[in-house]
Amino acid sequence: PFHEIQPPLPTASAPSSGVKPKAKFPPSVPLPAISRPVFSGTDSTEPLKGFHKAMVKTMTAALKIPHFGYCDEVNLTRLVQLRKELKGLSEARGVKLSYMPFFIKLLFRLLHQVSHNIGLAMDTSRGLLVPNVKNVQMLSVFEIAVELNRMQTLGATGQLGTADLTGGTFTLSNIGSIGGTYAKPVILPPEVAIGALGKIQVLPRFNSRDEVVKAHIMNVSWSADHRIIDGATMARFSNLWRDYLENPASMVLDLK
Ligand code: CAO
Repeated sequence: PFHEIQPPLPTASAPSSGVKPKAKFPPSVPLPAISRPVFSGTDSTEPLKGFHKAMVKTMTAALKIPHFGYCDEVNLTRLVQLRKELKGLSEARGVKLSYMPFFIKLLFRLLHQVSHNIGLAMDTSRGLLVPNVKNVQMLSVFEIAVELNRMQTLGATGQLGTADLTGGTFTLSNIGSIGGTYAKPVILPPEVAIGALGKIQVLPRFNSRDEVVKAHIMNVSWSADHRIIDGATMARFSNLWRDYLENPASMVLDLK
């Protein structure tokens, strides 16, 4: 426990020369109160409860998985432009459109053989939660945005329930919405892979004509269960996802 204490007011020591020292502060200006923490020397133990307890259990199980890490950068310049064009349209329908619906939808293009519930790590009022968007294969980018908006509202008010929090098959963690470039994400068992997204940064890059151009770059850090997924498979998966994101117009080809 910490206690606030007030520092003593400075006292002027009597001058020996008889010359009055200049006052440091005019008497009418009150000194600011400074609070200093005082450590009482006793520790307290807090019991683990609720979601925190569940996090300890899941993350302890997760670290039994041999994690393989793989990072790359994705040039999102075209996607940034595309979102700019669609954002107003989406907002006119009352839905906030971030980059996540694109990231999620394009993951599905790679995992399309089976039905997928894509989880996303969410920083909520109750701590870290991982709700998932169900059956991404049946949803448009806009419909994924609607789901995200709904889950963010529930997350902010601590109302995400079991239905939203169970059944995930693959997770994305957009830590870049807070900051940072790379991460070392931890797989959420029984899933076998997770991707962490860094902050989209404006950086110089070379174009195909060797000219330096302004580019919107995002780093992705994948973790995969190396008992099931080898490095080459993870790298090919990441390359495909990156290529889709770098050429978002390709999405139109597969519209159903
Ligand atoms: N780089 C740059 N800008 C980003 C960004 C990124 N990686 N991610 C989001 N943004 C932007 C969005 O585009 C949006 O911009 P506009 O205001 O122009 O629309 C703004 O930041 C706010 O986005 P958001 O955070 O509300 O929405 P989102 O869909 O991008 O992310 C969510 C939603 C839930 C993933 C995010 O809010 C969150 O909780 N992130 C933290 C995840 C986390 O804690 N991971 C760690 C897990 S392990 O402990």
